Amino acid sequence: MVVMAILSVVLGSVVLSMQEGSDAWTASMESSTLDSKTERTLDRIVRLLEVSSLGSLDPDLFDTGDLTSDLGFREMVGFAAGSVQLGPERRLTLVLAPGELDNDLDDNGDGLADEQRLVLTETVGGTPRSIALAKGISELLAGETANGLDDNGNGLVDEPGLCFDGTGGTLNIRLSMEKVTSRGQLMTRTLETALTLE
Ligand SMILES: [Ca+2]
Ligand SMILES: [Ca+2]
Ligand SMILES: [Ca+2]
Ligand SMILES: [Ca+2]
Repeated sequence: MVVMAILSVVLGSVVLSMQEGSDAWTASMESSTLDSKTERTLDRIVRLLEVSSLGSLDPDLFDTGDLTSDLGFREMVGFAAGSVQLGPERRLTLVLAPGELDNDLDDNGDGLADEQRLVLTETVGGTPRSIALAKGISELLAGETANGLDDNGNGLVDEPGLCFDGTGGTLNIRLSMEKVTSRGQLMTRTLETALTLE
C-alpha cells in the first residue's frame, strides 16, 4: 500500500513536470511564432516603403502629432528626362477582420476583439487590386486605450495597431500584433522602426 502510494506520488509528479515542460515549450513556441510574424510584417512594410518617394506621401503626415494607418505612396521606378518616375498608386490600410464589427467585442470567435488586417491596394489603369498582407493586427498600439490620451507615452494619441507618422524626411512605423495562446491568454508584440525617405 505504502509502496503503491509512494509510486503514485512519484508518477504523479513526473506527469506534472512533463505537463509543465510541455506547456512551457508550447508557450515559448507561440511566443516566438508571434515574434517572427510581427518582424515579417514590419519587414514587408519597410520593403514596400523604402523604395518609395517621400514626395508621394501625404505631407500632412509630417506635421507634429499627425498620424495615419492609411498610407498612400508610390514607388520610384526610374529616372527619365531628369525627373524621378513613379510607379502606380499604392495604399496600405487597416481593415477589420472578416466577421468583426467595431464594438470592442470578439464577433468572429478567434479570441481577439476588433482585430485588423493589413491590406495593400495597388491601382493600375484606374482598377484597384487588393491583397491582405497580414492578419491579427491590434486595433490600437499596445498600451493605448481609446480615450483621447497618450496612454503609452510615445507622443501619439489613441494610435492604431499600425501607424505612420513623420518628422522631417523620416517616417516612423509602429506595429502591434496579437494572438490568443492555446491557454487562452492574449499575447501582443510591438515593433517600431524609422525610415529615411528621399
Ligand atoms: Ca468586434
Ligand atoms: Ca475576433
Ligand atoms: Ca500613444
Ligand atoms: Ca489613449
